[in-house]
Amino acid sequence: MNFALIGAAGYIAPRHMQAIKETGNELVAAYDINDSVGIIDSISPDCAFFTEFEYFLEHAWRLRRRGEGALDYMAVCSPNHLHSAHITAGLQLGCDVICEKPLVPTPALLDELRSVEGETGRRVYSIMQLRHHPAIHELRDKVIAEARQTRYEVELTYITVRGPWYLASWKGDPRKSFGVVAEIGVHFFDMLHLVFGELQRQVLHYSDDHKAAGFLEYEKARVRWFLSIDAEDLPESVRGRQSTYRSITCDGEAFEFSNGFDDLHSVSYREILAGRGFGIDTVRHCLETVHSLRLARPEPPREGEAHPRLL
Ligand code: AKG
Repeated sequence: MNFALIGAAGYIAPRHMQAIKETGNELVAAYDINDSVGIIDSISPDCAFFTEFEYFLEHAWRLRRRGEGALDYMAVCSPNHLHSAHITAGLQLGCDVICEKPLVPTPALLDELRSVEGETGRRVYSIMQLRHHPAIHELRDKVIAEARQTRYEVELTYITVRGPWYLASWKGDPRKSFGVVAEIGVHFFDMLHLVFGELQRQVLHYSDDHKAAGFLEYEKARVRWFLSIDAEDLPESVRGRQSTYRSITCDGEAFEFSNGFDDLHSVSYREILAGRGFGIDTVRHCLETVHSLRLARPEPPREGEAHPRLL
């Protein structure tokens, strides 16, 4: 099938290119305002490329009018604030759309996308690659098998180091990325809901450009969470050796998922193409969590609800 990619010069674009190739598809058109996209040659040397959205769109409509070579899928990895506009353009072009997380920043925009899906008969799928991580499957299976009546006590530490470029890029501008909780935290809010059921209470304890922390109460778990992109927050045991530390302890039992994250885009693509993608209804809950945390003011933690990093 024919794929187009919006945001082709971005941080995560090479994973999409790889996933398109590994699933046996072809990247035929790409767009980015930045022209540092030489990597396309190693994936798809004949791919059309545009630095102006209008020309990209004109090209895509032309392909569609011709019939032959029309786009089947639009992959979107533009800055977060542009996702809804780019998804809508893809759906209106008659494509199914694969978009980076967070799909959109508000539940109202999700409702709009649902309408556009209805109008066009096409679907949008979100990349939520943590859902495909084996450690998360193991944890979910344990919780299902134990079928406990009491809640688990969970501590989630999610450190994924990004250098100074992060804050200098659109990711550091909350009007464009919606902040680190939306950009990175969305992964574990989604995963926690998947494993522990409905979210019943949430409190924000701390938030700045590099980190955030809080408490979440799910049907089956009480979760103290800490998120950071600051290398200083890596535990001594891994500092200098690895740049990620993603760990969840569930009643003291540790599940580590620091590694194994890099190849999950291809898995995500395979699942979407096999009809098992995560659409609007699947990601609504974590986007609601992120949205209300963005509106929340940090509060002092109650007894037993603070992540140890905050104490
Ligand atoms: C991002 O940087 O956009 C990610 O989704 C990465 C999340 C992670 O490293 O855990």
